[in-house]
Amino acid sequence: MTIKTIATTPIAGQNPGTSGLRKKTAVFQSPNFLENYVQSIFDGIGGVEGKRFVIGGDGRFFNRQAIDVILRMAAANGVAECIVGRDGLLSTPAASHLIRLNKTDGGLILSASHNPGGPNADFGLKFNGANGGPASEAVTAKIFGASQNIQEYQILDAAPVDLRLEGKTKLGDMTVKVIDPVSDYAALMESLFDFDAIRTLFQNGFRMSFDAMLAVTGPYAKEIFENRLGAKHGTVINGEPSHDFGGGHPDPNPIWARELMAIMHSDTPPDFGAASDGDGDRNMITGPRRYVSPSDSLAILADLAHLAPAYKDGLAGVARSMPTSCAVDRVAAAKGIEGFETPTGWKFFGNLLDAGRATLCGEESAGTGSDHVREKDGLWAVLLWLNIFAVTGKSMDQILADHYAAYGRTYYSRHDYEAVESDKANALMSALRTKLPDLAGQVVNGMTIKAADEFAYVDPVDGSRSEGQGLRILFEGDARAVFRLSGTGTEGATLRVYLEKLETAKNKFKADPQKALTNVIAAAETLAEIKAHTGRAAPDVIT
Ligand code: VG1
Ligand code: CO
Repeated sequence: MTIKTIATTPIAGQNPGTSGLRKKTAVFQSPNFLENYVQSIFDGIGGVEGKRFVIGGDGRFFNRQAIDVILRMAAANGVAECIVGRDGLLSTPAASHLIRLNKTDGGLILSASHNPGGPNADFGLKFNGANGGPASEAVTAKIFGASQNIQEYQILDAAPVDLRLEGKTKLGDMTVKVIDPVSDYAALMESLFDFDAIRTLFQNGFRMSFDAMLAVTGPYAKEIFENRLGAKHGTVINGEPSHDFGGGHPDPNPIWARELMAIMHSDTPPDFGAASDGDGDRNMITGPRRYVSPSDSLAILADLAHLAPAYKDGLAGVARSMPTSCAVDRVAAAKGIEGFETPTGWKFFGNLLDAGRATLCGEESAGTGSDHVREKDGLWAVLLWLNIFAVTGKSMDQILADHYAAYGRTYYSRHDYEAVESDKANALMSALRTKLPDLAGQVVNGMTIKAADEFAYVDPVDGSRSEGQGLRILFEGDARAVFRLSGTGTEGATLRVYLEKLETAKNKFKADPQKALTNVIAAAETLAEIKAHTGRAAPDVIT
């Protein structure tokens, strides 16, 4: 086997976004694109000689071929060992756990997460560091820098490694260890939650439906819910990973998890319904005829996490991304623990978790997690809910009613305008940015503006500063509208408008969020002139 050095030239656009580099699959397949980016990761982190990595992906189209290239390049660059999930599969939280468990130097995760997969859809690649979390902005900047100066890459001339069988093989001088993707992760979950109590819950007739959305969590969910916890066979639906997710978006929201929503709205719905995304780091939570807003789920989990063994001593603090509703802040205040507000993307939680400042973190985009790994974790959130059901004996409706009675209900919704032409989306954002300094005190659609700014974050642990993290407008009465452009899309720009309003009147907890938010939605339109800028009359996706 010979190491080949291939001359190459920089390819534009290899700058990672909110969570790794995401592009159309065909772009990743184009000559040298993947190779350039992998070499840039290796160079950007200061070389990989003698290092060890975890490698795996969500199984989407091109996963297997990309892993083959990555392994041959790792071997050629002097990597000592790669730990790879069987068939190239690893959920994102499982990969994060394996990096930590095996004390590797990091990992490469192949996923475009909730984006669709297939030859005409999306692919992605992300580097996570030794703490198991997505690379910080400082590291991704170095990777991007390397991609702009690349002149050559190294690759081993060798046949692909057979990833179907567990065990150790050699690729040149590098060890490739193929492992079962599920078992270590399942063991971690058993160490955090009261599996006996959850098993009893299922034995007593509690019913759940879990939609794996034809993505990576199917094998994990079947092993954990059906095999280890005794949920009845068929609890997991869409449990076979498919390379294109059956043509859908593996995005756990009421629109894309249609099958689960139909089950939850049937005449005899299960007690609990959940779904996860392409790479298994997101969770959608539902009850009978009810969708639970991810921000509410985060607040409730923060409030009741102490009922699970791993969190019995309480939480050091909680953190939420800026656009996530303020519901969890009220829980933190009531408990007298620190609450942090970070920019969007899990990489910003890493330092807080590492420093022991936050135990639980979450995002409005259906991401919740804790200090057990350094990624959000869909199945973990479902298990924490199950543990809470098992200990309290309460129904979803009761848990929500109790929470609203104690803290009020924060009505919340996100409106997404997808594939907007980039210049139009940028024009909208800059027009709104210019207005911000004069907004305080103005009344718009009956809403009085208290403050308006562009969010910037100073990391309390390392002091690093991140600018331009979204435009936010605060109204009197604990209401808010936030505007930002997505950093995970692969086509044009996606405008996200985040809307919320606190309701404390006990007789007003049962409204439709879109109705409860009418004035905030109208004010957001007046201020940002979405229709005029984008030509869109309505959002593409409402969650
Ligand atoms: C979106 C979500 C963000 C999440 C990110 C990665 O980013 O809003 O909360 O962390 O996706 O999640 P953006 O920039 O498109 O708004 V995943 O499950 O796609 O890795
Ligand atoms: Co994801």
